[in-house]
Amino acid sequence: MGAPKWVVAPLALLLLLQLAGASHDVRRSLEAEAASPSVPASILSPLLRTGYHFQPPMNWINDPNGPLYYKGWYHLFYQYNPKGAVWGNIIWAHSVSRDLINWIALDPAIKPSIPTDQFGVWSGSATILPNGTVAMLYTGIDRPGTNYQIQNIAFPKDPSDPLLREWVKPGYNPIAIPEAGMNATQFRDPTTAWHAGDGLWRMLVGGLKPGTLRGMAILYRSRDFKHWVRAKHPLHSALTGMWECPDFFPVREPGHPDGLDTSEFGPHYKYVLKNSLDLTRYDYYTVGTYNNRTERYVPDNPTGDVYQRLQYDYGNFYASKTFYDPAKNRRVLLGWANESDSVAHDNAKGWAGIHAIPRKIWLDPSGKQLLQWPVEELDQLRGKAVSVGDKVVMPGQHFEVTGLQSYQSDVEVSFEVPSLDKAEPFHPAYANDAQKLCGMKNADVKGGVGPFGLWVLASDNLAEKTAVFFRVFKDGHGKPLVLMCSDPTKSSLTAGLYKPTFAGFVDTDISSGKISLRSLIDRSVVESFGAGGRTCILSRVYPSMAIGKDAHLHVFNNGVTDIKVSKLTAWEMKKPMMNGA
Ligand code: DQQ
Repeated sequence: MGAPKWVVAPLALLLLLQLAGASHDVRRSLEAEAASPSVPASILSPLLRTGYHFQPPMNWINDPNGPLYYKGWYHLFYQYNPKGAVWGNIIWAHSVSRDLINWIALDPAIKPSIPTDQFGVWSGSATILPNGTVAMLYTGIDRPGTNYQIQNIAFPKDPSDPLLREWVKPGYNPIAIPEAGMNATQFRDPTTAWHAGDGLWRMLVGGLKPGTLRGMAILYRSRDFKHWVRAKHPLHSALTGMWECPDFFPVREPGHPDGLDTSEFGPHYKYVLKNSLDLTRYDYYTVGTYNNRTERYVPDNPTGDVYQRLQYDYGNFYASKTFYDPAKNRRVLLGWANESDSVAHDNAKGWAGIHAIPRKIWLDPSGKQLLQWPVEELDQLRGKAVSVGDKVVMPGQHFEVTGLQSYQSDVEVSFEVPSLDKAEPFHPAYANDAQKLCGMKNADVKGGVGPFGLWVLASDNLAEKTAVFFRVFKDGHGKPLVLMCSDPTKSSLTAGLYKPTFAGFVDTDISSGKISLRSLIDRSVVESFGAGGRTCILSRVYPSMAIGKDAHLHVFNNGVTDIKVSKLTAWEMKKPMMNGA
């Protein structure tokens, strides 16, 4: 994919981005396009289209929009180009599901049709009103070529239709416009609205303070959901560049796996504020406190917006959105995984972009971060299984997991590390730069405790493989630190692909010697959950040989300490109903 229009940042911001060393999307486009004028045949293999990740039959897809549960159906709308495999002509495509895994495509739900959205219907969110009906807030573009952004509302034409097939836009649109002094081209993506027990609705719109790098969650209030007034100050802001697709929701007490409705207000609840950072193309969040009288959100970690940042996912995962699922009393996270190949490749394939597997999210027992886990409904796709237990992998050794087709599989491993004595010293300069550390210490760089983990989508001769692994360090006080990496640098022999190494630290107590890994392998995507969903990494990879039945699965250990696989189970995954494809 090319950098869509809204991605193109002024030069100053790009410079900042380079200094931060944090971009992946922008750099990917430039490198890949320069290096790949022709399209290798392997890229076009139908076996590289994902088997069980959310994808339309063809064309470009980006942000999930307005997810909700309504009268027995899950609804997923998404940014979609009906005319091609690059960003443009965006409409809200619409799919429904009984289980978040099998999807049926319906006709598009929201298209440009009124003066206030005639040049674009961009991202937005659903709110279920007290009378049970749905209000859909979304960004409209109302003039050509300028990306001037305003907020609109739409309602189901027939609320008794569980499939919510038709949508109407009331004549009182727009419901919010950029006022004088606001940045009209950086003002988008309204959240699900909430009320806080005082008769007032609130919603957030992502923004950027004019002439600055201050990203903002702009706060609006309304009594009737029709007239919205901007609060004097944003709910929260930070000097990190434009905040796209903000999301804001309460969470139950630490360790409690249930979710809360967005409007469930209690002074003891913690809140999560997420922003999708246009500069880096990652989704960052903080956990904090929300005061509905001062209308301020305060992160628990005072530097959590800028340093020590938590990401939902450290890989290809952006513009995500959560919703409360009353059917299972949980909060579910949906995110867009962009491509890792070039526009030429996307055009030749005829499609670009998928969504991550829906994840249940809840607050970790520490209260400091979220835990994420694929929704339980995914397990219905598990077929033939292979298990390995109590197997020691000695330094420099690896073994193949045989007896299943692993190119479309779900792999769960529990590792045991008998000793942390040989863990490498940790250099504090990398405390906020896991990605750089992993780039230097990739899967082939020998360590002390690790790197150990999985080689997935590996070719017969191991010339191609994607490594998902842990590496354990020790800080100056002897405290172990765990790094989780996804290293795709050898994932393909195809020239010119963008293959960034993704990484995050794992906040887990490894002094017990135990750590787990789950990887959802799906032909050209590897979506991994470290230590029970403490750190997650999704990578797009396009092997040239390790395709279909030619893809293998190995466990490897490239450290100097033995590693034990106490249990590994791998399941072949069946294909669900996927939008008719
Ligand atoms: N995608 C939408 C915008 C949003 C961006 C346009 C994030 O509303 O800010 O397709 O990927």
